[in-house]
Amino acid sequence: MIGGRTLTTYAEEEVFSKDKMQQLQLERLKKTLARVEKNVPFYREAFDRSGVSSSEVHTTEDISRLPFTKKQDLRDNYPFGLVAAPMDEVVRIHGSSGTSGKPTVVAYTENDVSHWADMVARAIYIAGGRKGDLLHNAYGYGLFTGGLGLHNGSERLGCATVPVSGGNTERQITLIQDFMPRVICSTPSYLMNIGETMIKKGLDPRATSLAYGILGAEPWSEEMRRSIEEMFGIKAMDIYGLSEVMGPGIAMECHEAQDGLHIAEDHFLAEVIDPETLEPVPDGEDGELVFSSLTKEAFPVIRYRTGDIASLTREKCSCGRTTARMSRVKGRIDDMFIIRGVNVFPSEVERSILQMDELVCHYQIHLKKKGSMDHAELHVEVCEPFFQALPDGDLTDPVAQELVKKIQYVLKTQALVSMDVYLKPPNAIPRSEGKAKRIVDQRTAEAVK
Ligand code: DLL
Repeated sequence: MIGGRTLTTYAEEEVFSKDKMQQLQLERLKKTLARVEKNVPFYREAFDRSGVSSSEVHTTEDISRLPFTKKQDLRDNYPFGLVAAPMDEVVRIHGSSGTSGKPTVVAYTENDVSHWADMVARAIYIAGGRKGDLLHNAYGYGLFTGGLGLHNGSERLGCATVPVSGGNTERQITLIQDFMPRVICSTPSYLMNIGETMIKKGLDPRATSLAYGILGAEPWSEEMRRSIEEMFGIKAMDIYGLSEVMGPGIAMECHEAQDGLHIAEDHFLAEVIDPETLEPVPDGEDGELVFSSLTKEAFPVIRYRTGDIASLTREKCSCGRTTARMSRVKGRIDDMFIIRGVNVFPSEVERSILQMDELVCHYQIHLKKKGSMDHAELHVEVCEPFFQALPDGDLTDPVAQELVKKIQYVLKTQALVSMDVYLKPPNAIPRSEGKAKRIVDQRTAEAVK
C-alpha cells in the first residue's frame, strides 16, 4: 500500500503534468523552508546572511536564490544540530561513514520513514518488482541506509523480504538457490562477487530464479551493467540515493527503458550546477547534483550539494512516466583525478577495461604524486583463461606486456588518460561486500614523507 493505495501501475505523481508537479513542489518547498527557518538556527542564519527569507520564494526556480548546504555543514552540526523536529518525534537515525571518523548523521520522524518506504516501494516497482515477489536484500543493514531503506520499501510494496545484509557470500548463494528470489538488491560490485563465487563453486548464476537487480550505492558503468546482465541473465537497474538527502530511492531506473533514473520529484527538487561557478547548467549537461527535500520533517535539506556528477533530462520516458530523469552518476567530484590537465572518473577507466576480453572488472586506481603532478597507476586483473595461457602465469611475459600496451592505448584514446598499467593475477584485487574501493589515494601519504 502506497499512501493507502496498492501499487499495480504508475504512482499518480509519476505521470503528473509539469505544471501540476511544479505546483505540488512549490507548496511543499514553502512548508519545508518555513520549518527550517523556524526550527534550525543553521538555516535561519544562512538565509539571513544571503539576504533572502523563505517567504520570498514564489516559484520553484526561486530556490536558486537560497544558499547551498554542504557535507561540512552536517559535520559542523554533528550530531543533531540540523534536526528540525522535536527529538521525541525522531524514530530513526542513520549515517554515513566519514573520512574524519565521525559519521554524518541524519534523522527521520515516523512520517519520514513512511514516505521513504513509499518512495522505495515505488522504486522497486519501477525496476520491475511486484507485490508477491521474493526480494533478496544484500545491502548492508546498520547505520548505512541501503539495508533498511530497501527493506522497508520492499515490505511496503508487499514483497517477501529476505534481510540477508552484505557479506557471507556462501550463505547469500545458498539462500538465492533455496528461496528462489525474483529480485536482488546489492551493490553492483558485490553482485559481481557473488556471481564469480558461484562460478568457482561450479554453479551457474544464469540458472537462478533472479529476474531483476536493483543495483547502486556506487558508481558503475554501462559495460559493468552488461557484464552483470550476462552473468546472471537478469535485467540490472540503477538505484540512486544518499543518506544526507534520504537514502536509496531518490531516483530509480525503469526496467522498460533503462534510460536514466526517474527522480521522486514529489519528494525532492533536483538541480544541476557547475561545481566551480555554482551556476545552473542546462539540461543534458553534466554538473553537480543538488537536492532539496520537500516532505522531510526531521532532517530537511536545502540545496544540498551531493558531490555527484550527472545530468538531467525532463523529456517524457518511453515507459510513460513524466518525472525528470538523471543520468547514471559518472562519479564523485572527490574521486575525480586530474592527469596532465585531463579530468578522469574511475567509471571512465572501468568502461575502457570492460571492453577488453582479457580483463575482468576488478581494478583499483592508485594515485601518486610525481613532483607536483598527479600520477595514476591502474592495477587490473586479467581473466582466468588469459592467465592460464601464460607460461607459469608470468605477467612479465611478452604476451602480457603486449596487453599492457593495448590497455594503455585504449585508455589514451577513450578516457584520454595516460596511466601506468599493472596486470594482476585472478583474485589479487580485494573483493567488495558493499561499496568497492576503486581509488587508493597515496598522494597525501607521499607528500608527508
Ligand atoms: O549509498 C544510499 C544507497 C543505498 C543508494 C543503496 C543506492 C542503493 P550513502 O552511503 O550516503 O548512501 O552514499 C551516497 O553513494 O553520494 C554517491 O556518490 C554514491 N551513490 C549512491 N547511489 C549511486 C549510484 C547510499 N546509483 C553516495 N550510482 C552518493 C553512483 C551512487 N553512485
